[in-house]
Amino acid sequence: MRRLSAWMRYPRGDVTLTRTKIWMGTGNEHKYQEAKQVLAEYGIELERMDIERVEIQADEPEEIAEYSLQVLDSDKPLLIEDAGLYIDKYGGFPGPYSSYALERLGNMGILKLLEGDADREASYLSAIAYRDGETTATFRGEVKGEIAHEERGTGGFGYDPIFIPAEGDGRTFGEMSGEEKTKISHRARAFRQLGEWLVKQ
Ligand code: ITT
Repeated sequence: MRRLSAWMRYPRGDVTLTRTKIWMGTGNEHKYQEAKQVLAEYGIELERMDIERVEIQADEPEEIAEYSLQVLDSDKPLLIEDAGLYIDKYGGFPGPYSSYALERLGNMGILKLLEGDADREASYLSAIAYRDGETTATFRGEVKGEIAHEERGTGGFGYDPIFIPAEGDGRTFGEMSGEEKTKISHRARAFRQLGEWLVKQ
């Protein structure tokens, strides 16, 4: 597994990418919609491949995304994104276990973990693994912030009602419009890197 991750980390080959349409393998429509909006800024159309992805346990989101992509049999120019919420005080938990923690604890459970705690720093990470023929590359985006004291807002999805980005005005992502979240989000940052890279190919 390590060996494959290592060769997939670097772009290789001399395939010319003149892509205006690429695919994202995800079971999460919210992630797809956010990513689609960002890539549209670069004139790139994103299609969704509705899959249940195979995830390994690893510390780095790139490694998780790379593996999910590697086991996906497709000739299309394709990407997988792995994202998560990393709480500083808990050594980055839930991080790679973000889906599981959301399912089992929910936002209320995360709030309970931090009850009465002043140390609420956290960040969201997004890692993209992209493959087009023999060419592969990874990209990462991050947004720092803190965990709110209560759930606020009905926008976004997942952990958004409890995450307050540091670059914002004190509102949670759940209280922001999609457009506002996309200005500073981890996902938007990772997808802008991909967009810029694709445009340069
Ligand atoms: P796929 O694996 O099918 O792409 P997923 O929902 O499992 O979809 P991730 O593993 O990337 O996606 O995300 C892990 C968890 O973190 C999951 O429960 C998401 O709802 C949550 N999450 C990811 N990005 C988020 C965001 O921008 N805002 C709020 N929660 C997010």
